[in-house]
Amino acid sequence: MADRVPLPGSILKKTCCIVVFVCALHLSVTLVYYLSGQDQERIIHFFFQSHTTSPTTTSETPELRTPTGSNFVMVAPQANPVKNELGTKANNLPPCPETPPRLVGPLKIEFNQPVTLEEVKDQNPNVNFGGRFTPNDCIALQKVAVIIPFRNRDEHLKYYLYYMHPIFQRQQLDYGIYVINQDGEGTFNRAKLLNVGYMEALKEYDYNCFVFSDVDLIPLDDRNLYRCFNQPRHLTVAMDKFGFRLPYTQFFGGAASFSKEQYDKINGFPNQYWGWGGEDDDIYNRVTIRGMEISRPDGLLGRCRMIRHDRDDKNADNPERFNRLAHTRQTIDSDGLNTLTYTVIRTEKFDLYTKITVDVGSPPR
Ligand code: UD2
Ligand code: MN
Repeated sequence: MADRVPLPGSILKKTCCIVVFVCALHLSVTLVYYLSGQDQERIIHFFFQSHTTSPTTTSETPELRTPTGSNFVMVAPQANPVKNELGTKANNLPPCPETPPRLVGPLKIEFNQPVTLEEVKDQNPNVNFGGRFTPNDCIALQKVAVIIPFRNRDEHLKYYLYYMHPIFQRQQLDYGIYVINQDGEGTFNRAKLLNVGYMEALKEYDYNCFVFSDVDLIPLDDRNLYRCFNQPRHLTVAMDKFGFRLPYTQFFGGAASFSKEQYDKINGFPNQYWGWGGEDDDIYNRVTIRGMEISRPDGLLGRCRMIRHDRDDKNADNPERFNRLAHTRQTIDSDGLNTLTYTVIRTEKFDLYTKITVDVGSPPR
């Protein structure tokens, strides 16, 4: 077959097509760059505006106004796929409102119907593996690690997850639930487990707020926000077991929240309270010694229920507690986060929580 010489007309046509294609490509690349530049500008402008207009914090206002406060982190350094996904989504989202819009107020809390983890999972489809959640329509104001001291309380944990996952989601928290399980049969050490939870949660994500809660305590009102305030916050101020009032003014037991700065300021919690009692009062002392005050919701919002239970084995009254409590000022710097030692035995990720089993050692003889 003989080669055909292309006609000058068709060469012109082809050249035109190529030129048009190159122009279109150039135009669309420029457009993409332009739009992403606009976005960045809009975000910068938005943050600048919110920063300058954010109200002064009071004891009743959350301290960590992520991302509208001065100590916000725009998007955390992303380390795993879940966070990556959230990170890219976050660029186009507004910050969550100060008052979460889907709160319902007073809650009916009962512990007579057994619950299963399957039903809790089904009812909370937006909770991610490991018990992590981030609002999908706004950027959460705070990144909250919920730390639970634990051993042999699986029935209580089911109720906790059943009631608390929906509450935390309605409160629009970027949160994760960490169950810190004391390994072995030694004397229980609640405060040390809480220190471990703080350290381990921070290895996973840049949490800036820590809620430390007993496994058996559920708030009776979701307007009691489980996040951080400009002072350490006592969250469970009116328990059913104390006739819905504070048993004494300095009482700090149950559930409390600390920003990272507040927690670091008190050198964390004491590691040397073995057995039941005293560690909560020591934490209260630490807060006041470091010049902070306790923030609390009012007695109505702060109502909560505790699942009735007997005292566990290996958690008898700590006879040393009164003596220790008289010396918080001497021990605050020599017993706490800076002297914490422990061994993680295993970390297990479940659908609704992360369980960290830890050897916390035993009381000195
Ligand atoms: C009170 C305080 C609690 C703490 C404690 C003294 C209330 C509601 N709470 O709790 O914050 O100050 O006194 O230490 O007043 N746990 C286990 N397994 C065990 C033992 C304890 O998981 O074998 C965990 C669990 O999360 C429990 C928490 O430790 O909720 C506190 O222990 P508790 O419930 O036996 O003590 P309680 O109710 O007197
Ligand atoms: Mn209890």
